[in-house]
Amino acid sequence: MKYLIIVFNLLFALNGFSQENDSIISPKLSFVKIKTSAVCDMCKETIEKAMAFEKGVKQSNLNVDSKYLSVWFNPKKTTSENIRFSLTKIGYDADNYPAQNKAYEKLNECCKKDSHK
Ligand SMILES: [Cu+2]
Repeated sequence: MKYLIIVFNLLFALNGFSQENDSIISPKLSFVKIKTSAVCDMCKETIEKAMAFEKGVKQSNLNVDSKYLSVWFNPKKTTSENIRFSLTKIGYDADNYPAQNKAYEKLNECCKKDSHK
């Protein structure tokens, strides 16, 4: 039990770092806006679908023009860092975190950021 508390505190301390961009709406609801590398409507579908399955995420909306993903989540169940990491795992950049290569390579051609340059 003691060990669990230590681990929990450690995680909390680490998270404290990255919560500067989170807006707290209520104890169980936070909001964060994440800059992604999404380029089209298919990206929007892919990302929003992934977010629907993401633990702790209540709702998400990607603005394709601005590339910003708005996410409403339960801060007791997840963190904005987890959400950013999940985005990189499906092939998209998330703020300062680059997309994971393997996932990026699997994206549809039209969804690759480099194909639009
Ligand atoms: Cu796309």
